[in-house]
Amino acid sequence: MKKSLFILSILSLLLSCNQEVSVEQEPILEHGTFPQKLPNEKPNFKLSAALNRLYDNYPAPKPQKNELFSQFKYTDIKGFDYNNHDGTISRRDPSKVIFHDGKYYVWYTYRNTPTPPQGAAKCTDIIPSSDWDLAEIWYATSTDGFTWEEQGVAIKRPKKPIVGWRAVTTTDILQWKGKYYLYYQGFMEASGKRGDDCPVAVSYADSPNGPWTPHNKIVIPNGGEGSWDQYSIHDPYPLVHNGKIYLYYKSDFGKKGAWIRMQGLATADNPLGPFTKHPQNPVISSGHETSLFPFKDGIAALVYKDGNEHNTVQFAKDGVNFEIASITEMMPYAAAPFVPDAFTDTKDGRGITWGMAHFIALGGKGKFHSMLTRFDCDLSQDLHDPEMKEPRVNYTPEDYFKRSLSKKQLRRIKKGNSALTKR
Ligand code: AAL
Repeated sequence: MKKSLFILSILSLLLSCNQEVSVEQEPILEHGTFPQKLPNEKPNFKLSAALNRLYDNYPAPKPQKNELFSQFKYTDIKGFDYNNHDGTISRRDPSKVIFHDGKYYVWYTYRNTPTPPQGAAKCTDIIPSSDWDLAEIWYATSTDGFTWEEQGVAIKRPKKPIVGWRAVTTTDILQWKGKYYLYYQGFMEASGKRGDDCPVAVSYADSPNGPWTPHNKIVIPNGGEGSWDQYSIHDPYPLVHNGKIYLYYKSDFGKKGAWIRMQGLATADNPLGPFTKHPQNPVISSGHETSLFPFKDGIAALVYKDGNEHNTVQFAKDGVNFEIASITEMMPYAAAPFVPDAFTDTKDGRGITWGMAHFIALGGKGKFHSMLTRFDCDLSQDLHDPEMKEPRVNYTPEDYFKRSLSKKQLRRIKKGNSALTKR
């Protein structure tokens, strides 16, 4: 008897708990008036698709309060010579910035060739096909991030046929168990011969100042026949997450001249590999160079230039399933942020406030080259800079008119007009 009473009271307790749960989940009302003051929480009545998205997809309904929304500002940095921008010297594709022994460090693609790039058909052993053909990896240091001192070469091109003999480019840095690792694109044919085909190689050192020991092996191989990353593994970008090395990369695929660009993830327990490509690759559908940083308990990505989701900042709690967290503009290309917690395996990533990037296709035909720049932003939990959170950029009429119609477009419009007026 006593036993059955006990069971009954447990059952009634469970039932009352259930009732409490159902009371908390208020039913969504069919109608409601959206209030004057923008609610921080999603209102409890039926909303349009856009308003559902506003509350379900973004960290905050207002960009000013969205920690993953920022504008970007640019500064012309000091310390780099470009031979009067005649196209013989190029610096591009910087690595993320790290801080070591009182100084910031950045590595980048450096080309110093007798002529500017001449295209794949005209390239030789000393004449480059593209802006990053025949390049090496150089580095620079700075105490303020505005004035840089170039330190010289970090990774030279090895002898043929070692991976990277034609060019070593587009590097990024990892710190792991007291050692430093530079991952980079190792070209074994001039870029542009078929596409921009290369795998990833790595060198390691005890200090960011080197000397760097080349591993001389491919560490992230291209994908198998018919796969999205069959030909190119670009922009290797390592972070430490969940106790592992999370290395993001981009690949070009599709057709020459109409490349599709997406980003994948490869993880490892050892910096020299083996790296396991994620079964859900590609994990980011858009963008060009890789640019990611730990944010809160996940990973945030700057996505720009290519694809449907360019000009967005994205976030994935698991580093795999990225969602759009904000839409922005004038994003830095080849963005290489200063990421103080890139290698700490943090569960509370603090975000970024500045970094390096590049401007490409400078100088026009015959002087083609790129240069490094600094960008600033507020994608940080610790900074609250209202100027960076202003959703509107004020462009001048001159800015707009720089984007004038091409001759081809003008001809099309003229043709359309005359067809209409002749009727
Ligand atoms: C860049 C990067 C890679 C490509 C080329 C040089 O901006 O995506 O490095 O190979 O363009």
